[in-house]
Amino acid sequence: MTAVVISGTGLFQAPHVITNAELVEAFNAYTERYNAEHAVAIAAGEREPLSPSSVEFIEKASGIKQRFVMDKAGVLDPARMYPKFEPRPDDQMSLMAEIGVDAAQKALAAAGREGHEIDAVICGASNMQRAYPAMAVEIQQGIGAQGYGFDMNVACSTATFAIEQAYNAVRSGSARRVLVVNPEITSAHLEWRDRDCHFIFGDVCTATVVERADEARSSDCFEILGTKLSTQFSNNIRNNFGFMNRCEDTPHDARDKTFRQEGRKVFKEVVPMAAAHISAHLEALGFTAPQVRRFWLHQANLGMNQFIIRKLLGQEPDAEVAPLILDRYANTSSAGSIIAFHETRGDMAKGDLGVICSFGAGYSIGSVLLRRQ
Ligand code: CO8
Repeated sequence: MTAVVISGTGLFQAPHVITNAELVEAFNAYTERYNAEHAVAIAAGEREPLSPSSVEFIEKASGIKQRFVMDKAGVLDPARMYPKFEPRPDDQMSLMAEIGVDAAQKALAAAGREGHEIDAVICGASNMQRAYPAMAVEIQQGIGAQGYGFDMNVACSTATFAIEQAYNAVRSGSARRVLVVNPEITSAHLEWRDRDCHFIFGDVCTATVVERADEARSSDCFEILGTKLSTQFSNNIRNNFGFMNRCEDTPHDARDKTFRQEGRKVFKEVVPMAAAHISAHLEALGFTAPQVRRFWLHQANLGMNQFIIRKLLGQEPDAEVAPLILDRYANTSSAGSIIAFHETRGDMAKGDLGVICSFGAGYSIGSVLLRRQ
């Protein structure tokens, strides 16, 4: 089997920033409107009043300070509370493909490649803009790639699961160069009116070039030493939006048709699973956690990442060992650990080991062990 590297990454940053202060101001304006509108029912005990959100809670509970979004005005409009996108005709590139092509072109430039040198595109995200044709095929056309493209979804773990597909395709010889694209427009499937989760997500797109080590042109290559995936069914992170909704005669905007979670249960259950997963993966490849210089962990919650590092290394985590980008980007689902890798791999020396690890809905956990070339 041939050696395989990640030879380039690219990042599309959504155009608007929403700070916690702006978010909380809009949310609290919404709750005041709601409580005034339903004052009679609330006084009669028929409805619960909505409680205000707070910047202090958000920063303390999550570590998130701001998020980037595709549309700020719609999200911050207390009468709307979700983004507004202009519908596009079929002959115009779709929004997810557009940000996918942007990130892809940056990743290709970093790898010293052009679109026609790619022979497979995998597009992975927590939610796809449409059922078909696959977003990946539109991105494939957008960059002028060869071969084939397909979409996949393992929620927050989609990028690591896609990297394993790319790695296997390249090392088996069925593809020479695979592009993984993770466009996450989370703002469109977050319930911005729910105090428990309105602060969690942000929009972004990442792209990753995976290719044969002996053909790579970039001087910034990381060899993939191995990948490990695992899943275990849980309802604790769930979104019931789907093609059968209209047949079930349920309203399309019912609460279960956007993201919802039992955040505390997720926190408690996923932290030990992720730490055990990484340990088992390293052990299977003949390494131990202290030999790893950097862990690019999924960016959902500061506390989760701290727990995982303490479990793995028995030491207090810092930015050197587990860089944090969620303070600026929030949780960007599958793209989070790739943003961390993209932004903080520059100081890795030849031979240094690093682990990309994602975890989230499913539950799903994926890890990729890398060695700087
Ligand atoms: N402001 C003020 N107070 C609040 C707020 C708020 N916004 N929200 C909750 N509170 C209150 C609660 O009411 C509660 O009050 P009380 O103690 O009186 O009951 C108190 O604060 C504590 O609430 P929680 O127990 O809920 O707070 P936590 O400390 O557990 O923090 C978190 C909540 C931040 C959600 C935390 O539990 C967490 O991060 N958990 C892990 C979540 C996670 O990693 N989920 C992964 C999901 S991502 C994924 O898999 C991809 C899915 C697809 C993407 C979808 C995109 C839309």
